Amino acid sequence: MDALILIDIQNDFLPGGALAVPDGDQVIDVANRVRAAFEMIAATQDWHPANHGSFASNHPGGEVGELAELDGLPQVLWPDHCIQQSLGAEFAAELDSSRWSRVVPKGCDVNVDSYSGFFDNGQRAATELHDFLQSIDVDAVFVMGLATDYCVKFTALDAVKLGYRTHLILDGCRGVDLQPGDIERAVEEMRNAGVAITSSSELMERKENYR
Ligand code: VGL
Ligand code: ZN
Repeated sequence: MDALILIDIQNDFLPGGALAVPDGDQVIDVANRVRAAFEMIAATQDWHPANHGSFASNHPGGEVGELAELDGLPQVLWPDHCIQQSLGAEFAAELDSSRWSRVVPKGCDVNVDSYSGFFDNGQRAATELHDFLQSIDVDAVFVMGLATDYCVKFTALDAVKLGYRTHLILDGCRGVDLQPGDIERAVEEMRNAGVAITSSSELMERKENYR
């Protein structure tokens, strides 16, 4: 069975949000369009406590965008974002969440960030995503959302490692591009790891042929 995995389509990652991804709002229409092709839809939700160690505000003298360390791991320092219960952490209002089977929170542990929807950045703790997909016999995943060069990338790479046939819906993703070229390099890295790069129109055509 195929599953659609929507990554972090939350207010703080949209234009005007705390960690705005350029044109991040443009993935909403894509998500709402492709959902018709899936019986199984899961969505990840960046869900940080206010004292999370990925926030520059929790590192004395730390600046946004700087590379620091968190519990022994390299950590990019971010603005405060997706704080649990805040409006910024909520899914985009226009995003159609009916028929979602599961919402997977991540980044809840103060001492480690979690870009991937499957594991924290130290690969120490798993979220509930893999167990859930296993329990409903998912063997192929289609990943899209925010941000291409962080949470989308690490989710897709973990999906490949876990043995899923993994597809990236490229027009359903937008990236941060902290360093110009990060998005392009992220797509290349996914492709090289075995992620199949597709588009929403290609996906919808293919699904149409199955019917
Ligand atoms: C993300 C940076 C920090 C993402 C989450 O969703 O890609 N990026 N937290
Ligand atoms: Zn985050």
